[in-house]
Amino acid sequence: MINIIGLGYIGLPTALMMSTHGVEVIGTDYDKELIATLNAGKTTFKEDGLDGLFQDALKAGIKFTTEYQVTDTYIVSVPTPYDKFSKKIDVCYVVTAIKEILKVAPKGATVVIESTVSPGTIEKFIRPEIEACGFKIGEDIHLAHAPERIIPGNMVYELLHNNRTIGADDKKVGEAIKKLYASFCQGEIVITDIKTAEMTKVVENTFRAVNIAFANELAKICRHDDLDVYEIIKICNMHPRVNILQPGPGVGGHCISVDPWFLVGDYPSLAKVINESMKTNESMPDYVLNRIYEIMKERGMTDITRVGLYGLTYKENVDDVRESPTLQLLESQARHLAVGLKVYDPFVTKDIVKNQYHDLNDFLAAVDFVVIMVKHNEIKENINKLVNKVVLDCHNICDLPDVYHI
Ligand code: SAJ
Repeated sequence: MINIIGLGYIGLPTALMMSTHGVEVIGTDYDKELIATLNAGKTTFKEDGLDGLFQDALKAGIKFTTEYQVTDTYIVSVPTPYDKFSKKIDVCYVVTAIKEILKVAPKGATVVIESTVSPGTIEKFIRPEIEACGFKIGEDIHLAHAPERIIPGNMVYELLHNNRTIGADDKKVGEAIKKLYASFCQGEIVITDIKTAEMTKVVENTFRAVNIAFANELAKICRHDDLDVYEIIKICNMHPRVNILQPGPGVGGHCISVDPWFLVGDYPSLAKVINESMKTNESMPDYVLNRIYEIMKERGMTDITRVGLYGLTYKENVDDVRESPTLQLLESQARHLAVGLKVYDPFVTKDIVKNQYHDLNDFLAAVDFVVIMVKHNEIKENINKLVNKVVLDCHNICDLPDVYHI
């Protein structure tokens, strides 16, 4: 039996996937409300294919509880935030989970950390915690790191098909954990040491962050000379060795906007390109706000409350708003005391910000100027409703005439 600790965006799909592939799974989370929702037969977030997988896992016998289980394998999939000032990882959730596991784990159990951690975290913070509790690593407890790689919006497919990395001290432990993931994973599974596995995960997300920053910087350069950044990227990408990503209103989510800071925090004098890239990405919501003011001035508009942000999640077709560019823009706006922007997102049904609408037509009736912040399919499908509006399209998805871009 496998006890999966942490049933959020990664832990839940992983638990469901194992359960539907012949593994006995008990999922544990300290959040009683979350466990009650799952036990009532409902999932806790929207994701393509998740509900079907959930129903199949229920039939296969998956269980959800707040209790840690006595078993030989634990998978820890809890959040790893970072401290916004020091840029260093905060491992409190991982440490708490490990301490709880150690209270019940039998001798020889394996603890697999799936949560993304900065390189060296397991050495610096996790091993000492385990040893301080009187356990000998390699005898009483085995450790492994199996960082996830799935992308929100396509999680179920990627869980099945992505290649994976497993870091372990001991090859035999690595092989046993590989066998467990191979129950469902059709990709290649590479075994390496723990620190290398930690580094690969953070480097993958850093690679993407730096490349998005490059696209965002190009957008600013092109705006300066009134050039079309999208056309330039399209032409450049026809070169066989060029593949530029897309500029946007900022970088959100809990991965690309967080993980590269771990490298900046731990290697401040070395991670220079990374540091500048993160600053560039973080500057984008403010940059969009300035574009809004610029366009309002050009169009003789004075009332900021007639401007609406279309999209609130961190990216398209997900309901996750963590670190979203729209939230960052609203924060920035509040700092400038220019409050009053209206907001609508078809994926966000709860009220989480001021002046939020839950009906597209009501939202559009309340604004003259629409800023496309997210490229949800639903937004693309309703583009024609923006026909009489001033539009700032931060994703180049709107083919109406006279649209503004970042
Ligand atoms: N974005 C751009 N321009 C682009 C691509 C993305 O501005 O060309 C923005 C998005 O709008 C979003 C942010 O970047 O705000 C991040 O979105 P994303 O789709 O690039 O990535 P995430 O954060 O959803 O998922 C990433 C993935 N990592 C990589 O592709 C290297 C995923 O595989 C990881 O599993 C995930 O992080 C994670 O959990 O670490």
